[in-house]
Amino acid sequence: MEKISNLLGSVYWKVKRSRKLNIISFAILSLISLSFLINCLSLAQSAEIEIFLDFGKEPTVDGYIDRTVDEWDDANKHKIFLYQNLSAPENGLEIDLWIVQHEFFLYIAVSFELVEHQSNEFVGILTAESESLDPLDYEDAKIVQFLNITEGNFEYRDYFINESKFFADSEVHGAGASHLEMDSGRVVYEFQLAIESSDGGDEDTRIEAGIYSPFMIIFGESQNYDEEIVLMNVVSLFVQFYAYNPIISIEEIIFITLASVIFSLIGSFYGYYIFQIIKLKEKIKKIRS
Ligand SMILES: [Ca+2]
Ligand SMILES: [Ca+2]
Repeated sequence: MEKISNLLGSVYWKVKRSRKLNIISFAILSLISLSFLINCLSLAQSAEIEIFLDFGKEPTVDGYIDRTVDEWDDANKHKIFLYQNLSAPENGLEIDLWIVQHEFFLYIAVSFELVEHQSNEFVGILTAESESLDPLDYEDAKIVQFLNITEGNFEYRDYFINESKFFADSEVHGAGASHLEMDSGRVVYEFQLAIESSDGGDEDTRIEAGIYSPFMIIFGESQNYDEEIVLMNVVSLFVQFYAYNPIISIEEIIFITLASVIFSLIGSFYGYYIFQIIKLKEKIKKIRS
């Protein structure tokens, strides 16, 4: 009887211990799952996209996408969303973002459809050395600002940001243009930015090749950039080094080859002529002596 009681006791404690272990395992698994979920959420909230750029044909910065010449066919094409708050991104505006490098320039096209466009709509590209989710932390701003969108009046503007305020550059660098297709409600913004250029001094960001750099795309409907940037998102672009590689035509190759042969022949002839003069001088010396 005592043996049976001991056995039952041992079984009871084993079951109790295994329950404890199960509870601990469950708690650990829950914690791991929760931390994974938090990680996923924070990744989703950063809304950042990394794009490795490539070279292609040079687009014309005029606000029109010319499909007859496949203007943007070489571009890296993405669909991204612009959000009101990048820390809590929701209900974004979907945009087409096309980017291509040509020689020492970066070309960016932003296009999207809206049912209603405001007269003072703008799109800007902000750059800085370090990334931030706040547009006022950036250093340089290239903006295409509509003055009257239905009449197609716009200005390309170059700004710098200092202590969370926008200031117009003393000299404008880069280029930008835009056009609204009234029937479809689709607007196209095109930009050209110089790579590895220090022309803008402290009023521009020098866009470095060979590294990822943050580019913030901003959208608004007024001319007050300090307070009324409505939508935004950040993309991280890997800009490529441009190596100048001159193309030599067949005619130029033939000309260079012929010139080399002719100059070699003339050189050999003069060498032989000088050699003969030296020999002749030695003969004369011998005869005189
Ligand atoms: Ca164009
Ligand atoms: Ca600037």
